[in-house]
Order: sequence, then C-alpha cells, then structure tokens
Amino acid sequence: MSTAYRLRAAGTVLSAVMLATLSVPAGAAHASAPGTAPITVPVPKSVEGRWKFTGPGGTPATTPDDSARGRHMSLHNGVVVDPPAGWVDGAVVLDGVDDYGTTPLPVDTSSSFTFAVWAKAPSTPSGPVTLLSLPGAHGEALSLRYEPGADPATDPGRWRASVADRDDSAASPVTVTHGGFYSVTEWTHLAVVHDSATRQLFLYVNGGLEDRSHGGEPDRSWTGNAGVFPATQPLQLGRGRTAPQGWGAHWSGVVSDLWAFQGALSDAQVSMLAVGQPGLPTTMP
Ligand SMILES: [Ca+2]
Repeated sequence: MSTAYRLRAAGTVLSAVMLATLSVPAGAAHASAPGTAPITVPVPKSVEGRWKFTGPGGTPATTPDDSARGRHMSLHNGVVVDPPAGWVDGAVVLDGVDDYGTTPLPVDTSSSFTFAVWAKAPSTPSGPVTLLSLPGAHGEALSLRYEPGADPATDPGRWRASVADRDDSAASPVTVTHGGFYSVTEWTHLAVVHDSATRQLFLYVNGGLEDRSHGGEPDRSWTGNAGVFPATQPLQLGRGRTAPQGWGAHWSGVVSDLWAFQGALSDAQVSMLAVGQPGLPTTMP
C-alpha cells in the first residue's frame, strides 16, 4: 500500500469513497484503465531540513541545516546558539521579546509534510506563543503554538496546530489541539503531520495523538478536511503572524532538533523522533 493511503491506528473514520480508494491494489496506481481517472502516485518522503543547533556560523548569524538541502537558519535579534542547553544535540534560546529564526521555505505545504521539534519554556507563557509558522503573504499555511490554561498550577495548557486552505481574510483555519503533556516548562516533543491525500492534520505530543472525545463531541489532536495553501514566505521559528503583515507571539525558551519533511510521517516514524536519541543521522527515521 502506498504511503499516502496508510491508515493510522487512532480511530480515523474512512468514508466509503476513501475505502474504495484504499481497495486499489498495490501496483494498480501505475496503470489506469481506459476511461478511468489516473490515480495520483504519492511523492516519496524526504528530509527537507534538519537543524541540530550545534553551532553558529557566518555573518549575519546563522546555524546550519544538517540536511543536504543547505537551508541554513538565519538568527535574528539575538537568538543564542547554546549546544549544552539542548535535549537532542544542540539548542537555540529565544528571548520571547523579538528573537526569531528563518530558513528558506523547506516544503511545499500544498503537498504532504511533517515538522518535528523539541521545545521547553522557562516559565508558562502569559498568552499564546508561536513556536513555528509557515506564512503566506497574508496568513499562515501552518502554525504550531502554545496557549496557557486558565490556571497553570492545574492545567498544562494546550499545544495547537492550525492550517488554512487560503491566504486571505476569508480563510477559516482548521485547528487541532493536544493537552496531554505535563508542562510547557518540561522538554516536549511536537510533531505536525499533514497528509494531503486524505486532507488530514495530526498533532503529536511526545509521540502520541490525543482523543478526549466524550458525549459525542470530538476533541482530538487530529482532523480531516484540513486543506493547506502553498506557503510562500520563509519558515519562522519563534514567531507568528498576529495581524496581516504583522508579527508577534514570540516564543520564549529553548528549541532543539527541528526537522522538516516532505511527506506524511507514520506513527512509528514520529515515535522514533520522540525518543530524543542524540546523534541520529539526518535520514528518514
Ligand atoms: Ca532579542
């Protein structure tokens, strides 16, 4: 079975149409009978960037992309590369005031993609903060952010991932939420997976999805009907759009081992990254 049609074990509900698609035998995707629509063959998964934050270099300040793509990250407004502070290999420390990093856009967000990263805040943020953003000219194709709970003593808050299918004021972002972690002040592994073939969006925290559904109300860290417009701006580490053309919601804290992939990683691949093993080669997990 091809990658894009992989089923997740987390209770994904498949429509009759999708099941009909899934019944196509392996190999059939390469040949379509006369009079039938061609079947899209998924693009192989690839590593499109990996930032280990083990060293700075260059002027202005950059930290290298460990992948073959060479998408080195530019560090703005005083981001500190602090390898000993890292959870996996190295780290960057952002001040929550104006620090952010940028890389050339690593993936086509209109196709399947995955981002994975470790993060830890020095204290619970007082409001929403953006860890990762893939903007367009107006909005964000993807944002990964943290929002505190009403009482940080009893509520760890929520990680949220949002995607939008259009880059204008009429966009209605689709958001998934995950509250299954101890604290934003502890090292936490985050992975966002978008599967363009099924239009599904998944947010993994520490390698797992979350399902808090009860009483018929779905409250899960994954959803369907999540289309994504093609981002056009550089990847933003540590800030997001707060208004059209504006930036804010700066992340305060430490970031370690950021990966960008074209393609939707499997549960097992996300779990591998969430182990937090130092010295992993920059290849598909
Ligand atoms: Ca600064």
